[in-house]
Amino acid sequence: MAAFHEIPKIPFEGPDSKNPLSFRHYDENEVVEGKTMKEQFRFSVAYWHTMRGTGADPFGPGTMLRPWEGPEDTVENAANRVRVAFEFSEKLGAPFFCFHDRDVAPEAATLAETNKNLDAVVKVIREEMDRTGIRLLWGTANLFSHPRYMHGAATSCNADAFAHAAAQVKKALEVTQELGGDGYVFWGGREGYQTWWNTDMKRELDHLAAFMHMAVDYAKEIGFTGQFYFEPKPKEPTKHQYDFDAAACINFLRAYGLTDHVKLNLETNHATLAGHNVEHELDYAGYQGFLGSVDANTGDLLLGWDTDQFPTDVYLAAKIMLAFLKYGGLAPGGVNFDAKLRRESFEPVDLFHAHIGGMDCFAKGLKVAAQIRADGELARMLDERYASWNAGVGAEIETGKHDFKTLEKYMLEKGDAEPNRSGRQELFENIVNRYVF
Ligand code: XUL
Ligand code: CO
Repeated sequence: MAAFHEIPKIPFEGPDSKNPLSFRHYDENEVVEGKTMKEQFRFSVAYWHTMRGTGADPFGPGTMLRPWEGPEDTVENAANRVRVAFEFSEKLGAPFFCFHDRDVAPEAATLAETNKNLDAVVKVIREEMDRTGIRLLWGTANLFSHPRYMHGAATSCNADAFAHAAAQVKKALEVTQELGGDGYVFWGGREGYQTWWNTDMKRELDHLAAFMHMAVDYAKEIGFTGQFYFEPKPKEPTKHQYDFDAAACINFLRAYGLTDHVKLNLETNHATLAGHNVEHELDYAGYQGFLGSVDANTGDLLLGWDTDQFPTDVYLAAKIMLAFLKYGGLAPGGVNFDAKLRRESFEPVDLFHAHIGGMDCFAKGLKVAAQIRADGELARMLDERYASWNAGVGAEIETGKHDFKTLEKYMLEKGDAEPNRSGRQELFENIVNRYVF
């Protein structure tokens, strides 16, 4: 039986609609900057939150009402849940999904049995993908929930934990390939440490690099051509996550010769936790060619931890889309809603409200970004701010015609630098606002 039988396919009704189960801005067929919105965003539903989120928090158990869930986490129940997931995404109109291996199928007593469970559920996923045309944005492996990974997976002090993780990623890559996934994500999970006293940092990072090289080698061996992504996060669960932010991740990839194979999957609230804005992370990764995909969500500055709320801030979405348009768009990445419902929003219909809001927010953000780019006023102001580099000594420095001695001569002759001009921050902000309201 259908799980959401009372909910129709979510229609686009335009900005004046008051229907909560409709899109006001996300029209999948509307063309923006040469691509339909469907192609621009490649929206993805995160299986772990949307299908497996229970609403549990450190102070109490789950609250979510999910009538399709059986009393036990059997393969049969998991297969049924897959059908519900695809019914949801189909009605929502989200063209992609993402999953961890352990989100979709239950873990058993041995790796062999667990793999069997996964194969059985993947068969159903394949059927549902073929039925609906919904595709896999990226797959990943959960290398952090099981107690065997308490010290980490690739960076564990226990070599068997590393070996188990390797076997798990091998299988997850095979499954991702079988499902035609466009990518594969490494999020560090517990790859980090709690105390310096018990940690051999160099050894752990060497192991992490060896692990990622094994994944890249195996992908090559089986002909998996999807994009690998590394997902930065500064803390939580460990105090010092090795993959702190874009800069730390890029440095790691460079140091260990992985830059040809791995880009970044940047998550909004992970940037916030690192003390950055997501646009900083996107631009930092983008200008060096590491911009891959985005996990869309938002935090709550008054709570301060990884609350994974659905994005509702149009400014934020506009900045994200501006960054992606600047670097050539999202594909083969996408906008994956790594976001969950509040514990108090426990009814199935809340899943629709959350995703509709996120998709509309990004659609409006894209329109704002495209208009900013089409008008070109901000770009002109930005160029004007750097005008001293467009000619004269600035242009000569940029083209390598100077050194300390010639610049000293230049300045001794001139006496002092030209006076500075106003940064016009408030004017920049006012102009951005013209596009938003
Ligand atoms: C954790 C997180 C993960 C990754 C996938 O904070 O973001 O869900 O996106 O493992
Ligand atoms: Co994420």
